[in-house]
Amino acid sequence: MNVSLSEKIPNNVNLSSDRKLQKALEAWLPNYIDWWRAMGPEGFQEDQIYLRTAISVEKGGWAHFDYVKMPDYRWGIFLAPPSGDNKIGFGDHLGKDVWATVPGEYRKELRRIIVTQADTEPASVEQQRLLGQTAPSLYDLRNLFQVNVEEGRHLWAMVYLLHSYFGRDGREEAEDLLIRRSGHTDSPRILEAFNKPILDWLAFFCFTMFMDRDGKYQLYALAESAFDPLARSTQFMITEEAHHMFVGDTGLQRVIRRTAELMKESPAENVRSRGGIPLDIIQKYINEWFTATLDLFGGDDSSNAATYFAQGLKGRYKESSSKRYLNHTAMDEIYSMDIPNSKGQMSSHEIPMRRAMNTVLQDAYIEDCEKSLTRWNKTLGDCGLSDQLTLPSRRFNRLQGVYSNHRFDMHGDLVSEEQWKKIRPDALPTTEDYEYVQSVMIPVLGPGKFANWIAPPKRGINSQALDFEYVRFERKN
Ligand code: BYC
Ligand code: FE
Ligand code: FE
Repeated sequence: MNVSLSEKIPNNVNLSSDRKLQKALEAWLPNYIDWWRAMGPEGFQEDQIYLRTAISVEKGGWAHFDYVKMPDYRWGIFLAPPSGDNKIGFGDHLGKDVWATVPGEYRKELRRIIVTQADTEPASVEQQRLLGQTAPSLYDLRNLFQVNVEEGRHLWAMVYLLHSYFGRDGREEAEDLLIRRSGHTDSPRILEAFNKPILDWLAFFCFTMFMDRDGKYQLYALAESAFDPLARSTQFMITEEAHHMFVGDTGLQRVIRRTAELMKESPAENVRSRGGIPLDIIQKYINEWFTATLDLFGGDDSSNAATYFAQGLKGRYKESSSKRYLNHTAMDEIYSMDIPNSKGQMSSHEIPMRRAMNTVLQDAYIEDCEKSLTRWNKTLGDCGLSDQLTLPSRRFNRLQGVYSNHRFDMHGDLVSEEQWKKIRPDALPTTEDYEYVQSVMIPVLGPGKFANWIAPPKRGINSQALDFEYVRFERKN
C-alpha cells in the first residue's frame, strides 16, 4: 500500500487519482487550519512539539517522531490494509460481500453514524484548548498535544468518508463540523459529554481514560461495519487511540500514587495542606466522568442500535475476531436488564438482543474500565494504604437511557429526590472541589520537573529521558 507524503494531504487512498475529490479536500484544508488556529491549543501554536506522525499504516512504521509546530502537522488520510476476509460478519447480511460504496437504502443511517463520530473529534480539541496553560510538566504538555493532533486526524478520516461517499450532503456536513462548537448555546456539539468544559488536568486524565475509551469501543463496533471504507478507517484510528487511553490511565495512576505518597509521609496531615489531590475528590471525578461516558453509548434499549446491527452498519466489540459471540445474527436471543417498574421497584426486564446492542457494547467497556481500577488500587496497596477506588453503578447519575428518569445511589439502589440531594456532594465534585483542583494547577514547564500533585511517569516518550525537552518554546514561558 503506497503512502503519498509529498501531496498536500498525505494519504494511502490514492487521492491524486480522483482530481475532483482531491480538490474538494484541498479546499476544506485551509478551513480546517483556520479552525485549528482558532480552536486548537491556545498559546502554543508557534512552539516546536516532539510529536508522532503517522506516515504508514504498517506495524511499527506509523509512528514517526520529530519536532513540529502544530499548525504544520501533516494530517493524513489512512485506511488499514484490507483484511482479506471480505465478508460481512454479522446482522441480516451475514456472509455476503462487504460494500465498497454506500448502499442507497442505508445512506441516511451511515451518514448519521459518521457525522456523530466525526463531531466528537474536533469537540474534544475544543474542550481541551486551555489546558496547556496549566500543564504539570513538558512530558504531559506534549502528550496533550499528541492527543489533540490525532483527534484532528480522526476528523480528517471521517471527512474523507463524507467527501468521497456522500456527495454534496457530505461536503455540507464537513463544513458544519467546523462550525459547531463545544458548549455553544446555539450550535453545540452533538453528544452531551462533548459539551462539558474540561478545566483542569484531573478532568483531562478522566476524559482520556473514560471518553477516549468510549471512542475505542465505538470504533471497534464500526471496525466491523459492512461499509468497508468505514471499517478500514476506524481500524487505523484504533491504533492511535491506545496512546490516548494510556495518557488517561497512567495520568490518573500518577495522581493516585502522588496522593498516596503524601498520605503515607504524614498520615496526620490533610493531603490538601501538602498541595495534593485528596482521594475523595479523585473518586468524585471518576464518578462524574465514568457516568458521563456511559451516556455516550445511547439508549440501553434502542431501536436505532437494533437497526444498525441488522443492517450491518455497526457490530459488537470484536464481533468477527473473537469467540465472544456465537450467534452473529443475534436473532432469537434476549438480554435481561433490571429497570424500575411502574411501582418504583427494580424488576428484571427482557428485551430482544438486537435492541440491547448499546448495552452489550457498554458491558465490554465497563469490563475494560474495571481493569484500570484494579491497577490503581494496586498502586494504593503498594504504597501501604488500604483505601480503594471504585466505579459507581451503571445506574448512577445517568442522563440517557432507562436509568435517566430515576435517582440511584453509587451502588445502584433507587433513592428519592431528597436522598439524592444529600448524597450528591459526597458522590460528585462540588464547586469547592473544582476550585481546589484548579488552585493546584500551576504550570511546571522546566525539563524533568513535575507539579507537586502528580508523580513522574515510569518512562519517557519514544525511549527519551524524562528530562527530555518535549516542547521547545519559541518564546520563553
Ligand atoms: N447525547 O437509540 P438511542 C470518540 C440521542 S467517542 C445526546 O438511544 P443510539 C472520542 C440519539 O441521537 C465515540 N443525544 O441512541 C472520544 C437519538 O436521537 P433522535 C463517538 C444522545 O442512536 C474522545 C436519541 O437520543 N462515536 O470517538 O442508538 C475524544 C435516542 O437514541 C445521546 C460514536 O458515538 C447522547 N449521549 O446511540 C475524541 C459512534 N445518546 O434519533 C473522540 C457513532 C443518544 O431521537 N454514534 N442520543 O433524534 C452512534 O453509534 C450512536 O449515535 C450513539 C447513540 C451510540 C451515540
Ligand atoms: Fe478520536
Ligand atoms: Fe482519542
